[in-house]
Amino acid sequence: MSLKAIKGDITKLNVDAIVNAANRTLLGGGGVDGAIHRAAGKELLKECRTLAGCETGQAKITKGYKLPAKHVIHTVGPVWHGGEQGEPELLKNAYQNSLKLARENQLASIAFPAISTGVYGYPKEKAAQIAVEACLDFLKEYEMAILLVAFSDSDLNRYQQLIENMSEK
Ligand code: AR6
Repeated sequence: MSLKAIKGDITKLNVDAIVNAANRTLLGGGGVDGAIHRAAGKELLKECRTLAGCETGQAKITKGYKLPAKHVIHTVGPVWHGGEQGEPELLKNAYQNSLKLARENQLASIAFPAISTGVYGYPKEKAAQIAVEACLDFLKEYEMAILLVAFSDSDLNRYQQLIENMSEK
C-alpha cells in the first residue's frame, strides 16, 4: 500500500517532493507556504519569481534548496466559497496535477499537506475525501509512495479512517 497518513511538519520530510499549498502568486504567504519558504531559504523565492504564478488547480515544480526534500511542487487549492463554485473539482485538480508533475519528473515519493484546509477554509472532512480519492485513483495506474501529512491528531485520524474505508472499495 503506497498511500499513508502521518502526523508532522512537512518541511522535515526526506522525500523526492513535498507539495506546497501556495497561492497564485507563488511568492510565499503564511501557513505551510510560509513554513516551506522559511525552511528552504531565499533561493526558493528566487526560483519562484521566474515561474509567473500558478492558476488554481495547477502545479509547478522547483528545487528544494535547504529542505531535506529534493523538490517542492507548488499547487494552488481553491478558496472555499460554499462548495458551489467548482471547489471540489479544483481541489481534485490540485492533487492530480501535483501527482502528474511528480511522475513526469520521475519522482518516487511525494508528501501532501491538507491543501486548502487552513486559510482557504475548505471543510476538512470534504477535503480529506478528495485527497484520498485522488491519490487512490492515481495509484491504480502508477507507482508512487504518497504521504498525506496531517498537522493534528484529529486530521491524522480522519485520513487513516478514509484510507481504510476507501481502499476496500
Ligand atoms: N506541515 C504540515 N502541515 C501544515 C504545516 C506544516 N509545517 N503548517 C500548516 N499545515 P494553509 P491553504 C497545515 O493555510 O488553506 C498561505 O498563506 C494546516 O494545519 O497553509 O491552502 C498561502 O500563501 C492546514 O491543515 O493553506 C495561501 O495564500 C494545511 O496545512 C494560503 O495560505 C493548509 O493550510 C493557502 O491556504
